[in-house]
Amino acid sequence: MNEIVQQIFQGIVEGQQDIVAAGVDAALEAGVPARTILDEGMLAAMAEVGRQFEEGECYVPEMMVSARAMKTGLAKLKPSLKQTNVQTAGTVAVGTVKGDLHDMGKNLVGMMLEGAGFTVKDLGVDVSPEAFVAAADDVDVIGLSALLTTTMGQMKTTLDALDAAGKRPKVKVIIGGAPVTEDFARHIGADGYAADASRAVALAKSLISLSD
Ligand code: B1M
Repeated sequence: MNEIVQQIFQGIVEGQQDIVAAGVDAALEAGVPARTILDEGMLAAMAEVGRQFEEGECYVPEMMVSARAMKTGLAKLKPSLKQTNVQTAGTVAVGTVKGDLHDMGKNLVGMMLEGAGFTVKDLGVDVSPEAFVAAADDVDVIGLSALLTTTMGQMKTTLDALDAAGKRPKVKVIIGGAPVTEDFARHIGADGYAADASRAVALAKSLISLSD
């Protein structure tokens, strides 16, 4: 691994936001591609934090400082993940489902969609089915994120609420997040599942072009 990328990785694991911010600046200046910084430095570090949490080597407060360091790095990286002068491809509302406070995957999906030319409405975290229903009239796609096995059920609840409000025919619903699978998406009747932010962009594009 590139030395600066290694520093970013370590900075996130140890929750040192200053090191992460300086590392991202230095890596970009040295010509390291934004995707390498994201994949090998930042996402790999959060996976390591998750492993440490699972194995009892760190606890929620440590996870929070790592998350803060990751956010600082993501904010620095955002302009480089976006392309410029891309035409608007459609409008997507993204949100983390009710009961779930994890927002980095959702933020990344939003950033990549913006980079690909979509207009993104970020509904935030702990978003109720009713709030997704309220957003449905103004968007082409709704993106639901869930990181907890206990909140995945909210995806089905949200789809049911959209259905009950008569919004399902007009809006495509895509889902993702660490515990979510293709099978689960099919089972609850979502229009698609994406394993990561890049695939979410490809999926949103294909669903919009299909409905044209
Ligand atoms: Co939490 N947490 N957490 N946590 N946390 C996990 C998810 C966990 C797997 C850790 C572990 O045990 N290994 C575990 C869930 C277990 C489970 O249910 N299976 C867990 C737990 C248990 C909890 C608490 C219950 C802990 C507690 O309080 N006892 C609690 C719940 C709070 C709540 O939400 N109600 C909790 C709290 C927290 C913090 C607040 C401390 C913090 C979140 C801070 C924040 O988001 N602002 C946190 C963190 C940081 C994590 C880990 C370590 C990292 C998550 C992350 O941000 N990853 C996580 C372990 C892990 O995932 N390895 C863990 C980076 C992010 C970019 O990846 O979100 O997966 P991710 O997004 C990916 C893909 O999933 C996908 O694209 C992204 C990559 O390109 N994707 C989509 C995501 N959304 C998508 C939507 C799409 C398409 C793709 O379409 C719309």
